[in-house]
Amino acid sequence: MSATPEPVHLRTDAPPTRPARMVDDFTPALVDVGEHHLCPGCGEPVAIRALVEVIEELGLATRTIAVFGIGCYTAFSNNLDVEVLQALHGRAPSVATGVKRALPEAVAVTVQGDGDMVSEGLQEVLHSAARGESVTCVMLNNGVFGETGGHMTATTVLGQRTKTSLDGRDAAAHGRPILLADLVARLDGAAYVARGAVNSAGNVARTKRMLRRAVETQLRGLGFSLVEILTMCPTGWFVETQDAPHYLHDHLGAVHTGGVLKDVGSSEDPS
Ligand SMILES: Cc1ncc(C[n+]2csc(CCOP(=O)(O)OP(=O)(O)O)c2C)c(N)n1
Ligand code: SF4
Ligand SMILES: [Mg+2]
Repeated sequence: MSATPEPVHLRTDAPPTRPARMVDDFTPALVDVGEHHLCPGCGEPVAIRALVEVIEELGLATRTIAVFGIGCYTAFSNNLDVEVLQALHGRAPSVATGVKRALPEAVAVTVQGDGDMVSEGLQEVLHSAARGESVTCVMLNNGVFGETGGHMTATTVLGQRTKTSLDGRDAAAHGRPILLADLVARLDGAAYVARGAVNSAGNVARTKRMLRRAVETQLRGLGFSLVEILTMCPTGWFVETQDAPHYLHDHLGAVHTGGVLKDVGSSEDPS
């Protein structure tokens, strides 16, 4: 019979040979650690984190004014170390327009959801884009009114189960989804339009590059910029948390397809 191995005791009488890494070490400077009220597996904090990392990396923390719409993401604005304005449902692009016109040196960014931007405030984003306002809009698209319980929105895809389409969205009964980024890209005032997602590490990295490009478009004064980001909402989709990234890929992602739809600045880039 083999002898019982001696227990390993960690040395505590001296500092460790290499420094410990704490959760705080991984947190961007503009995100305050602390509690928030979003569900486990929610994609929205991941998308917002990518946005504030870009703001930080471009050295824009003290110039940025973020205009938040109303949805689950609004609660996360308390955890951000940037100036935040709260807009009425769907009106953030117009508030950001006012910010930018009053303070041209400011970097005006909106954070909105699909319910906020597409169901409740579609005209605001379309007119702002058509006017070529020098603002950046970020739309977190989970295909539901998450905060109020998972109801169908204007971006819900056909067949998607929501609290108000229990048998799945039906084209005849409910109409078809609005593909927001595709719509905005058709407007002449829109200079940069892209659609990303946060359901995999690769997609988070791609989305962050899109956000950087959108903010740079504003800095260069080229016109309106929009990044739509597909985000997981396991609670509103009634799926298990661990299944949500795959659900996003198979359902929302199959209709709201990712990629850069427009980038007028690319023709002006130094080769
Ligand atoms: C004018 C107005 N209508 C409705 C509401 C209720 N409401 C608050 S949050 C919300 C859902 C927002 O959905 P979305 O923008 O998609 O954000 P999510 O919660 O999905 O992140 C609604 C309908 C409101 N606050 N104001
Ligand atoms: S309901 Fe959906 S969008 Fe809202 S916090 Fe939960 S997972 Fe996120
Ligand atoms: Mg939503």
